[in-house]
Amino acid sequence: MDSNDGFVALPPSLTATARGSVAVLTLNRPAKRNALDDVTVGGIEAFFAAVPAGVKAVVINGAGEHFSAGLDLTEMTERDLVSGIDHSRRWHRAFERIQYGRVPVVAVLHGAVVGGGLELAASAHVRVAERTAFYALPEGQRGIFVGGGGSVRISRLIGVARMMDMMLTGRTYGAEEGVPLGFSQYLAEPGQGLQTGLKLAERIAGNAPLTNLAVTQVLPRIAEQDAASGLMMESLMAAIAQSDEEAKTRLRDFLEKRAPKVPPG
Ligand code: 1HE
Repeated sequence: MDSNDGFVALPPSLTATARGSVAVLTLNRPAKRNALDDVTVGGIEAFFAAVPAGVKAVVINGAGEHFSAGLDLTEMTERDLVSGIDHSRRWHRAFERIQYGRVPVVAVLHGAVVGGGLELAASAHVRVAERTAFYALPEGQRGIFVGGGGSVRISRLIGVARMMDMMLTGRTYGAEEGVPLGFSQYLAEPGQGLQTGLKLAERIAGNAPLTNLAVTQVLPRIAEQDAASGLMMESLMAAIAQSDEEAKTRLRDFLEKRAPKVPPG
């Protein structure tokens, strides 16, 4: 295990690099198509549990020709019921660290984004897909079920019916059709995804930290509540955000014509 740039020690299947206020976490097991074994999932959890203070956003990507082939199928041996549940709960813990961690996360996708790889991508806040990316949920063919939070997160991204179809029929989607369907928000040319992801992450890193926290942690919880509770929580969050010193400075900057206007689309 190596540690660098103030990051926690990571297994050889993960590499972290600092780019100013943005960290890039790379799945680095290309010979196995970045299949996610227990050690890698543990490393993802450790990384997101201890993002260094200077890091304001994270980009996650994959080395080689594919983002991730999902669960490492060689580890699917003779698990009993209890250890099967425990295994899934470990994935949940790791991906919760991504979704509800301190900083926003941009996933840069290419090649296979399948099974647990798609579950990992779905736990990020923004997704960029290179044109080579394709999405699949081959759990059906393998005789298993999603276990990394996919039934919650992927179904919310693309809808329950579409997810059912993918799992029942093995249907795959490509990067371009994936944009209007919600798999990714951005499309990039092959090899350009990281550059796009970094640009987005740098923009995100420039936001007020409290706003980023509200967007990544409070917004999805509001969306899951009944309307009356959601509206109340929104009011509370709005008041908290407004009272932050950074908000006051940013509002003053705009009113005194020091801040940029919103550019047209
Ligand atoms: C693997 C895995 C893996 C590749 N676990 N070893 N995921 C899947 O069902 C996807 C299975 N993988 C594939 O369909 C293909 O590998 C890919 C489309 C992703 C890539 O194809 P390709 O031609 O580039 O690579 P390859 O020749 O198939 O694989 C290269 C090596 O990676 C090979 O090992 P080698 O020792 O023969 O060189 C493969 O065995 C190995 N490899 N994918 C282990 N997944 C929390 S629950 C989540 C549930 C799921 O994720 S289910 C979906 C599992």
